[in-house]
Amino acid sequence: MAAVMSPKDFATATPAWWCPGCGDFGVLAALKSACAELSLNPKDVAFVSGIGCSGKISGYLHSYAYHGVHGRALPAATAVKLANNSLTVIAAGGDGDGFAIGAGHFLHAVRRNINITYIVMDNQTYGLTKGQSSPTSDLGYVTGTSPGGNPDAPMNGMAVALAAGGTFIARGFSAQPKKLVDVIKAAIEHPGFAVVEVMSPCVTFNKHNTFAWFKEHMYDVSDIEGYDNTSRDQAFRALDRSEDGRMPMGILYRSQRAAFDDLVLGDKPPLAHAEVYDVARFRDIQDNYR
Ligand SMILES: Cc1ncc(C[n+]2csc(CCOP(=O)(O)OP(=O)(O)O)c2C)c(N)n1
Ligand code: SF4
Ligand SMILES: [Mg+2]
Repeated sequence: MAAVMSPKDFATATPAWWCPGCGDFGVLAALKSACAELSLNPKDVAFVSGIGCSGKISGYLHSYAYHGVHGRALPAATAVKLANNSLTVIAAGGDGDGFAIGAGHFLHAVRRNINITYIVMDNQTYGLTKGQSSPTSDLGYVTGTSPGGNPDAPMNGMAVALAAGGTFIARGFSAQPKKLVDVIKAAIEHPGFAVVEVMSPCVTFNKHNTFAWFKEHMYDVSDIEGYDNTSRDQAFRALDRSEDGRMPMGILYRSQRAAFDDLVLGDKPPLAHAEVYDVARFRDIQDNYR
C-alpha cells in the first residue's frame, strides 16, 4: 500500500524568501500538495530550478534539489532523469528563465518529450532583477528600462510548445489552489514532457498583471462546450488570444508518443544503477577531467 504523505513531508526548514503576497507561494503550496496526494516520497523526487525569484523554489521543497544556472533548468533536469530515471523529476523557473535565455532548451525539451514536469512560474516580468519586461510582458508594460512602454509583442509560450510537438500543455493560476494541484498531479503522471504555465503575479513590480487582472482574464477550458483536449486544433484555437484577449487555463492539450528517456535508455540501466565494472578505467576517465 502506498504511504500516506502530507504536504508537510515536502516542507523545508528554510523560510521562503519571496515578498509577502507573491504568487510563488501558491505554486509552492500546490507542488507540495500534488506530491503528497500522489504519495511520492521526498527521496524519489528531484527538483531542478533556474535563476529568478521563481528559481528559489527548489530550496523550499524537501527533495533532491539542484538550483542551477539562469535558463538551464531543463538541460540539468534532462541529465538527472537520464542518470536516474526512477526519480520523479520536476523542473521550475520563471518566464525569463524559460522563454528568454532558456528558450532554445525549452523547444528541445518539448520536442524530445523527456519524461519530466516543467513548471513555468509566469509573472510576466523579471522579478529578481527588479521588474524589467520579459518575453511574456504585455505590450506597453512600463518598467525602469522601458519607460515608454514595452515595444515587444508577448510570446505565447504554450502555443509555441504545442507547435513544437508538446504532449502535455496546461495552464494554472497560483490563486486557484485546487485546480492547480489537479493540473500538477496530471502533469507529473503524464508519461512524457509536461509543461504547466502557472500565472503567478509579482505583486512588487508588475502592477498591471495583478491577481485581479488574472481573475478577470482567465477562464477554464472545461467551460468551453465540447472542448476536447486531445485535439491540437482546438488547443491552438483556445490559445489564440487575438479575438478577446482572454487566457485559457486547465489541461489544454494531451497526447502520447515515445519519451526520450525510454528511447535512449531502452532496457539499459541508467548511470545511477549501472555497475562500475572497471574501477581503474573509471578513475582514468575521471583523471582526464581533473
Ligand atoms: C546568464 C545570466 N544572465 C542574466 C542573469 C540576471 N538575471 C537573474 S534572474 C533574471 C530574470 C528573472 O526573471 P524570470 O526568469 O522571469 O524569474 P522571476 O524572477 O520573475 O521569477 C535575470 C535576467 C543571470 N543571473 N544570469
Ligand atoms: S519581486 Fe515579485 S516575483 Fe520576486 S518575490 Fe517579490 S513579488 Fe515575487
Ligand atoms: Mg518572471
